[in-house]
Amino acid sequence: MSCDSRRPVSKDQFEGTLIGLALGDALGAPFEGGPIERLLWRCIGRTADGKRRWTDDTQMSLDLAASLIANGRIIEDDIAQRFAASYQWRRGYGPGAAKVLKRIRRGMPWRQANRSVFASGSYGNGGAMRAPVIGIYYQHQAEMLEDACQQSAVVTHAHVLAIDGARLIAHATALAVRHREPVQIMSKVMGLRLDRAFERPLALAQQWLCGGHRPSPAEVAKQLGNGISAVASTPTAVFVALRFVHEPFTDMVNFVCEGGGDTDTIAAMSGAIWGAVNGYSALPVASIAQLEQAQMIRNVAASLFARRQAG
Ligand code: RVK
Ligand code: MG
Ligand code: MG
Repeated sequence: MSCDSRRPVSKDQFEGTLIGLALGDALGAPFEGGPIERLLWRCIGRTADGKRRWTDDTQMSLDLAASLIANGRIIEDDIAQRFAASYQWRRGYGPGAAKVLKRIRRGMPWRQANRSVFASGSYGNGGAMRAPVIGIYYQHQAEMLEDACQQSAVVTHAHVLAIDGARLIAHATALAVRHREPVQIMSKVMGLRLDRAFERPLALAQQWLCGGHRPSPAEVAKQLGNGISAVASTPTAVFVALRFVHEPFTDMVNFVCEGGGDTDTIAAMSGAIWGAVNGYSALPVASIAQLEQAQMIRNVAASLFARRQAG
């Protein structure tokens, strides 16, 4: 087992994280949800020049990255404004998140809006799907990473399970930057203090990884989950990323799509972790050529890297 906690993070890994996320999102989106959602995506899932559109997962990650580039740290008010300004129904936001963002846009303070749909806040995976940005940016600063996860999620996702899902994905991304071995990353993930709801799926994922078990997509969906909640999707994304981390990116995304459910988001989160380990240069060139605004996303990743290097 190789361990190199001093592996310096590279621009290639920043680009790999963001493009991996966007690719997973865009490739997973046509398989998300039931027949109605899939039919809708067949109508709106391509740009005018035939590129594969990405969804809210990528949009919110880009907004978060832009805020970090501008401010160097998380400022909740700024993130809230950026999320609200970027909202467009055709990006396929979660129903609760869409209401929250429209209310913020109309002037409601985010501290009120984030509990205005669900009193306890949303436990959806919307906070986790953008957490790879936090993970790559704060990959050497565990305490700041913790604070940043909380701050970046709570603006739209105040529920403890949503915040813990964001912590899981951010930490997994940060660990993926420094370590290449799945079992090693998994054992560090197990040391995170997460809500008890994450214990069973993470323990099973670790058991599968350590035992070399290769579950089918259906078994993963059944045992770990493939839903829209943070608990039913973030352990799945971590497992899938680590299961495929030394295999082709496209095989991983196909596996997620076969498992069904919240395919864009699970593929986005696992795509980001895969990209953090392997970098942009390992991603499939043909798929990137088909991705909406790939160069813009790469530029954002490069600016985020430069901001990180500047301190
Ligand atoms: C469509 C009861 C709750 C809840 C609570 C349920 C996009 C609701 C992306 C809610 C991602 C849904 C996904 C999702 C991101 C959440 N009590 N039910 N406290 N909290 N729910 O709306 O940003 O795909 O049914 O906040 O987390 O690709 O509508 O959205 O897959 O979970 O949406 O939560 O979703 P939301 P989100
Ligand atoms: Mg989405
Ligand atoms: Mg989704």
